[in-house]
Amino acid sequence: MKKAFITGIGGQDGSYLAEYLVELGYEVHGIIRRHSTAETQDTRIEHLGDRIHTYYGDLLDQGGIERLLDEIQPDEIYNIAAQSHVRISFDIPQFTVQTNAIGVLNMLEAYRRSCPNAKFYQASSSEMFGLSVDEDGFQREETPMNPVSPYGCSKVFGYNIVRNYRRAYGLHATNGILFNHESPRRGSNFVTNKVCKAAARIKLGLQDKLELGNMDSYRDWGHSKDYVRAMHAIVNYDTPSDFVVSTMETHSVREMCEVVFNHIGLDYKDYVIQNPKYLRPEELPYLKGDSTKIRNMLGWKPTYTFKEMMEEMVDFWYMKFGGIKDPIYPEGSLLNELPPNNYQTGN
Ligand code: NDP
Ligand code: GDR
Repeated sequence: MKKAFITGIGGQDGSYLAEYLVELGYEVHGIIRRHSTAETQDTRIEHLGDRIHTYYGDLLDQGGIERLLDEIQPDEIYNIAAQSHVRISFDIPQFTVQTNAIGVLNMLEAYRRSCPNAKFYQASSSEMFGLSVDEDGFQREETPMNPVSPYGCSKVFGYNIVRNYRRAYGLHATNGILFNHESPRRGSNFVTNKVCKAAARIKLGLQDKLELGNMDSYRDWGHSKDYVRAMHAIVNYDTPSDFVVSTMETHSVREMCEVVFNHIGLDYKDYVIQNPKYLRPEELPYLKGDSTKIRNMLGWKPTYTFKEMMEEMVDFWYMKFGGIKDPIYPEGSLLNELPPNNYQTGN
C-alpha cells in the first residue's frame, strides 16, 4: 500500500486529495494546525474518520515535520499548505512569505534528509504570472513570472526552490501551476463562494446586498476535484517536471455573478454593490491558462464546466440555508457532510 503525506489536508484541496487517495487505496497521512476552537479545525475532513491519519503540524516547525517524515516514510509528499488568500497577503505579508516561501524550503529540507526517494508535489499558482500574458492571451509553463502580490512573490520562491532542489539533489520534486479552482468547500471569502453564499441568502430573504471589489478581473476557474486528480498525475509521472493546470477558458467576476444569480432566478445588478474595502493595492487583471502540456503528456482534462461548477456551489448554499427540502445530492454523498452554515466567515 502506497503512503501519502499531505500538508494542508484540512483545506479545500487537501480534503478532496485525501478522499481521492483513500479511494485509490493509499494510506493517507496529513498535518493540521492547532486551532483554539477544536471543533472547527478539521471540519472538511472529519467525515473521513479513521480512514486517514492526522497529526498537529505547521510548515514553520521543521523539526516536527522532519520527525513525521522519518516515522511515516511516505512514497508521495503533497505540500499543499499555504496562506492562500491573495488580498489578505497584503495584510499579513510576513506570515504569508514565511509559510509560502520558507515553509516550502523547510519541507524540502525535511524531505531531503528523511525520505529522499519519495516524490514531492508543490502547490504553485497562476498568481505567479501576475501581469504577464503571452501574445495569444494565455499563460503557460514558459510565460515569465511577474507577480503582483506578497502571495504571488512568495509562491515564485516556492516554485523556484523546488526546481533548484530537483536539479541540485536529483529529487523527484514537481510543481503544479494551478489556475483558480473552486468547490462548495472553498473558503467563503474567495469571490466565487462569497457570491454563491450571498445569492442563496438573498433568494431566501436572509440578506439584502452583496458587497464586492473589482468585478472586471478575469479568472480561469476550474473545480478542485478535477485539480486534485492532476496533482496525483503530476507526481506519478516518471520524469519530475512542472505543469500548468487550467480549463483554458476565462470569465469575468461580473459574468460569474450573472451565472450564479440567473441560476436562482435573480438579476445580480439589483443586489451587487462595490465596496472599495475589497479592492487590492495591486490587482491581477487577467488569467487564462494553456494546459496543453498536461493534457497531451498525462491525458488529464477537467470534467466540470464552469456553469456546472457554479451551479453546484450555489445549490449547496441554498440547501444549507434550508432552501431545498430534499437533498440535491444522493444520500451518503460527501457533499452532504460539509461544514455547517456558520463555518465560514470573513470577507
Ligand atoms: P486553503 O486555504 O483552503 O487551504 C490551505 C491549508 O493550508 C489549510 O488547511 C491551512 O490550515 C493550511 N495552512 C496554512 N498555513 C499553514 C502553516 N503555516 N502550516 C501548516 N498548514 C498551514 O487553500 P486551497 O486548498 O484552496 O489551496 C491549496 C494550495 O494550493 C495552497 O498552497 C494554495 O496557495 C494553492 N493554490 C490554490 C489555488 C486555488 O484556486 N484554490 C490555485 C493555485 C494554487 P488552516 O485551515 O488551519 O488555516
Ligand atoms: P484569487 O482569488 O485572488 O484569484 O486567488 P479570489 O477569489 O480571492 O479573487 C478573484 C478575483 O475576484 C476579485 N474580487 C474579489 N475577491 C474577493 N476575495 N472578495 C471580493 O469581495 C472580491 N470582489 C472582487 C479579486 O479582486 C480577484 O480579481 C486564488 C487563490 O486561491 C490563490 O491561492 C490562488 O493561487 C489563485 O487563486 C490562483
